[in-house]
Amino acid sequence: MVNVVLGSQWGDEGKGKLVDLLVGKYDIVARCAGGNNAGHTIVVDGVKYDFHMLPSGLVNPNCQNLLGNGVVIHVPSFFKELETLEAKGLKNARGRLFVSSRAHLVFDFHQVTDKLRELELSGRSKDGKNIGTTGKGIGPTYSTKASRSGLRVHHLVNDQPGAWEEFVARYKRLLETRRQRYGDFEYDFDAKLAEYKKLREQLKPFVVDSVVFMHNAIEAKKKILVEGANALMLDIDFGTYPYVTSSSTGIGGVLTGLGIPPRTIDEIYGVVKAYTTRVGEGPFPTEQLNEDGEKLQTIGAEFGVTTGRKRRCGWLDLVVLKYSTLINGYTSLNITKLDVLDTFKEIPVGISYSIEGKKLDLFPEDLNILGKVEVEYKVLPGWDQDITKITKYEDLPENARKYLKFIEDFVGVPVEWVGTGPARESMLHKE
Ligand code: 2SA
Ligand code: GDP
Ligand code: MG
Repeated sequence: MVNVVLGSQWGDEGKGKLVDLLVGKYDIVARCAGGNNAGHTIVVDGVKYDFHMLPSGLVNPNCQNLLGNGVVIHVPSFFKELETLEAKGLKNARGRLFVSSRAHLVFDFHQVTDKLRELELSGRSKDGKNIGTTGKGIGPTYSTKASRSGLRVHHLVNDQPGAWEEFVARYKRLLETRRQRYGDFEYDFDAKLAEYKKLREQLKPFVVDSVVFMHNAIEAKKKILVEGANALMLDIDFGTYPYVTSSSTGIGGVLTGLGIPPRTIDEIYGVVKAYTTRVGEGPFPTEQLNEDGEKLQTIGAEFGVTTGRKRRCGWLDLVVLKYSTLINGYTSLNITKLDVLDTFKEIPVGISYSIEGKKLDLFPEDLNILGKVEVEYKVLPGWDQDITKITKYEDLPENARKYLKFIEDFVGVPVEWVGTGPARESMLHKE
């Protein structure tokens, strides 16, 4: 059994919390895409754990965790994150964390060139705008992967005679091509190599052939949960290109990022924030650049987990959610942060886009069109009540249940879990 948790909007919907809640039922949690650009906060017994690259299944001491071939790995950050989690009390993490030998390596120069590219774009692009990346080297690493010049985990840990020398030569060549492209940036290659010589020994015990790992697990009927990173509207193909991340963040990335057949997948949990947020640049039709947006940002504590950036906020956009459902085929919607809407008297929800009075059929691919759309809102009544102490779905105020029903009917997918606060227990199951 393989179930999947995916972000349905622009990220930070609370995927980490849903994974944490479900994880007790699973033997394995796997990540299939992205790198340490992702960020989840999970609160367990009052302790706040920040995850960036590592799977959230680590919070369950019985769960094995895999970083699949579709993930990109900055090895120093991998160990730093692991050590930070261990210092917070995470138990026996090392015996149950595995890394695909086919995953691509993020080097420090990828991070340097990520920032250089952002600078270049902010000065040169038509509208003078950069992407607003996390600066973690994600785009540059997927670029070198696609241009077939990247290095993978097996290149680093290979013990065969001559393998280290080959690694060094490839690393050097790649760095040179980046210098040709971006000019001569500062980079102490010898110091980095010395660091990687140590890291290689440390990484070896974690490395597996993830195809074998996943297929053995499927054969043995293990319960597997795939933890999506980022979200559909940041997908390299289906998101608001070019204001996207560089991986396949939707259901397609689950298959290519883990090497599993489509028929092994059962449930696809779509995680939906009860309103919408976005970090970085790019179009956001229901954004509220006003008091409402500020109020959502403050009450929702909307700050990036990785970069600390303020998240942009706006109303729920059902045009986005419908589009995202078409692509990912969610079997349930899991609405988080409903409590953030508690004090709003009225709650608008985006239901269609139009240009000069003409309705669009679907979320447009062209940002010039997207930039001109007018959003039609349905204004739903608020519930004006604190819902954070409620423990049963049926006890939610009637208007809160109507809000959820409106989403469910509009999208045509049932709501399963509803988030009413940051803690693990603040998630209500709809029977
Ligand atoms: P990148 O760094 O190349 O992946 O950036 C490209 C775009 O993707 C967005 N992006 C994100 N959006 C929301 N959350 C993300 N993770 C962190 C978090 C973000 C943070 O969980 O809070 O801490 O700032 C994430 N990662 C990438 C990014 O903003 C660009 O728009
Ligand atoms: P992810 O990237 O999708 O895993 O989400 P993040 O962890 O980046 O962002 C979600 C934030 O909302 C985290 O700080 C969570 O602790 C918090 N959160 C999740 N669910 C709820 C909820 O139902 N109510 C409230 N108030 N906070 C929530
Ligand atoms: Mg996040």
